[in-house]
Amino acid sequence: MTKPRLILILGDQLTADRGALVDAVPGRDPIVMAEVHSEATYVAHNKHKIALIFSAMRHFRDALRDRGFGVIYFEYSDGLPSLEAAVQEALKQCDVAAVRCVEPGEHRLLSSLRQWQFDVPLELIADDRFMSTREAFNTWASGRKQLRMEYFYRVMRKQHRLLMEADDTPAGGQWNFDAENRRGWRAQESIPERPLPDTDAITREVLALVEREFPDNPGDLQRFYLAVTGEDAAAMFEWFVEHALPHFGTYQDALAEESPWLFHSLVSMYLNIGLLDAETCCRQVEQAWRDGRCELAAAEGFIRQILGWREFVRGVYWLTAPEYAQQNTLAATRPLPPWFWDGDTDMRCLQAALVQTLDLGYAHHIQRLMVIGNFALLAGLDVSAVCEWYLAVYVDAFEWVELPNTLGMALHADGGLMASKPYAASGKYIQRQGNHCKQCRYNPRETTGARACPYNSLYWAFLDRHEERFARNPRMQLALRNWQRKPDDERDAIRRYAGQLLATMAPE
Ligand code: FAD
Ligand code: DLZ
Repeated sequence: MTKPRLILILGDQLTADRGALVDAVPGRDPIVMAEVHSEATYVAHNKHKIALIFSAMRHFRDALRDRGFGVIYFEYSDGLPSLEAAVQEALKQCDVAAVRCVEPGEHRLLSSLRQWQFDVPLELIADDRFMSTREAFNTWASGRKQLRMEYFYRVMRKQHRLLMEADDTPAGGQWNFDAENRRGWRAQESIPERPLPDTDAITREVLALVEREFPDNPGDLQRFYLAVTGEDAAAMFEWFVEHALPHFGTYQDALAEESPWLFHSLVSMYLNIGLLDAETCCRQVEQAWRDGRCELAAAEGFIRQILGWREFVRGVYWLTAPEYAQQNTLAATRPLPPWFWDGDTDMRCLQAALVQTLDLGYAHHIQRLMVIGNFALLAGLDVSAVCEWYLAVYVDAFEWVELPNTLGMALHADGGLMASKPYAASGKYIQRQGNHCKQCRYNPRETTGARACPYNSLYWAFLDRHEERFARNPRMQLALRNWQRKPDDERDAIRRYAGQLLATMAPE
């Protein structure tokens, strides 16, 4: 008989029958799971994230025990400093030939694991919850100067036969329905109310623990809204497919006063910690389209996010780690202003995005990219500080997905590896996409003066600052010409005003 292995399951690896659990035998292979200080504190995680992970871990532990596994579980109150210490403790309680763990999703922890020394070997195995492998992505990326999600996505569509016709052409004759997915929000539809999952005794205990141990972290736990088991997360996803998916594509890029999530799915956190399976979600959405429950543009828009973007950013992360995190091509070093931690700004769109981020640990993509990220890009905020902020505040934040999105997509700090042009926009974009401007004291039609939307002067000043670099980028020509066409005195006034704004909003 094979000698038992001790299986270490991390807080974002909560998938039964995948990874290290594939050939684990109940009654033979002990499992260790641990709530530890180092993982809970390496950034000031949102309280919702810690609560989600601890409660989901405890529920997962119970489900494994129901299946006959022996689970050694350390609660936060046991006071273990690190995962390494947890494994050392567990090894004292069992006789095993090896320790086995799925590779963690953050380079920081992977390199630490590789240094661990036990009396038995540590086996690291690949994370099999993704639809592409790191090796397959590297092969696709090799020899390409720029990595474009769209081409990777087409390969993935063919490979997984998602939204494909029998003759290998894309369903509906197009790979991408993005042009139909950009409608701005004018309160045209009623937004369905989201159901809240039940909160049981385990979750209540964890919520109290998180309030007690992490009182200064962001997050309003009075409004805890997350599922903590695979079954409940699947129910949330089914609710999305039924009630929100039909409008998902149309309002994917919209910004709404009325709702923090509009028609978005709210599933990234469940996918990232293993409560939901990416391929199953994509197939469910394809089926909804095939059954006539949503338009193709909605299904394609959703599947592209998971099969395309999610897999793509993971590939970029592992292809470039750990050096990627050090990049700062636009030399952005302005300190992160303190109001990023309380949302105290009178720019309405930014305030709404920051407050819901801090309170709930959630903002949808356009808020992260075009509201908060856009401000950070235009203001030249310090890249590492912004990346650390994003890693801390969102419930779904793990470095493999957070870093390429923040450093690459939002801050353009990777010199264009991820995106062919910076996602820089003026107040006009924000006005077009939603209804925040109506509630705002600033006017998106003005560029200088006390009523001018700050995004406007900051946008032009950003182009001005990086004129030389962007002159070589064909996709920036139009924007640069618009800046260069302005009379000299107007350009001077904009430069001056942007400088004053930055000195007050984000002092150096
Ligand atoms: P939906 O809009 O309903 O999209 C469906 C799913 O597609 C998401 O759940 C997610 O799994 C996937 N997805 C969509 N866009 C992306 C993307 N760009 N990269 C990876 N997956 C994507 N996502 C995270 O999971 N964790 C992060 O830490 C994170 N940080 C981000 C930081 C910035 C600056 C930006 C611009 C984006 C970030 N994203 C991150 C991507 C995206 O914003 C979130 O996945 C999404 O907002 C989660 O909400 P949702 O589940 O309602 O998504
Ligand atoms: C995010 C997180 C937190 C807050 N706490 C724990 C923990 O106590 N124990 C654990 O196993 N995992 C935790 N995690 C998730 C890990 O940080 C995650 O596995 C790594 O960041 C790699 O993605």
